[in-house]
Amino acid sequence: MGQAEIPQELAGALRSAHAVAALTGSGVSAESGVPTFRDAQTGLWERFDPQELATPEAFSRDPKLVWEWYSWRRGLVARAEPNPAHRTLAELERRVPRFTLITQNVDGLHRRAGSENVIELHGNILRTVCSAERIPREPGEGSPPRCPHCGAPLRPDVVWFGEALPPGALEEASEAARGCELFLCVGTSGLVYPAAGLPREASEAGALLVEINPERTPLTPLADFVLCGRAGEVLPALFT
Ligand code: BJW
Repeated sequence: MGQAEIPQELAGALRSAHAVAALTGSGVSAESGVPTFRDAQTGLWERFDPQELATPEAFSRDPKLVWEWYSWRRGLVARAEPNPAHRTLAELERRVPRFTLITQNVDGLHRRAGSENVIELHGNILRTVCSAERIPREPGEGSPPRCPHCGAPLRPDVVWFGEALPPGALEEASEAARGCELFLCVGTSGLVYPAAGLPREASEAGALLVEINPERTPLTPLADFVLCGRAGEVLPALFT
């Protein structure tokens, strides 16, 4: 994969933009060693069935299996470090007057890299909540551990298929998408809704759409600029 060329027009638009939003997906954390979901060979859904692990029905059927799968993934995330893509996005927040980072990632690496204005559309794997009331709880012993207040099994605070996004998160993301001059889509396959609808919203409201990804996605035909490459290489080149 060669280094993506940065068009002058895009570099200029970036330097002068007052409002920028970015939608990130698991590709941003791939270079930190956190597996993506749908990449051939390395994606989680290549080896594991999402219907058996990432739905509320799966958790009702086999809470131990689901809890243990997420415990394994929590371990991967805890050992991972932010990469140059996370750090460039954090730096961008300091440079652009209005910058919103919308992430589908549950690994918390954007905040660890220094980003502050982060909307976590699919929750955070490092938080544990009561499955009955969705209130944060400290996980104790057990697989899964039980809520000390009501006895319901605890679960990771992530959004499974068929579940609603955290209250207000989509509205806030949509407002940022509709109010920005430049919208970056980084490391997402653009297959999972409602997140995948945000780039179109931004574009229809007049934003320049930029995609950064080594592969084509359903978002590629919508993009004004397609930078084909890895986020950890393209993003730093774009903002230096
Ligand atoms: C690199 C790179 C490098 C590699 N650099 N790039 C409309 C149409 C059809 C279906 C639906 C629809 N609306 C809703 C649905 C249903 C469903 C859905 O979208 N299904 C589709 C898959 C068909 N959506 C939902 O169920 C959502 N909920 C919902 O709609 O609720 C409605 C509701 C309302 C009110 C009450 C009740 C319900 C919820 C979706 C939750 C998604 N959850 C997951 C798991 C999170 C927890 C966990 O981590 O286990 O979220 S699934 C998984 O996919 C995860 C991700 O956030 C999400 C997106 O994946 P992402 O990040 O794009 O990763 P990949 O692997 O797909 O792509 C990686 C990309 O990176 C690739 O393009 C690579 O090329 C690239 N890459 N290396 C840059 N170095």
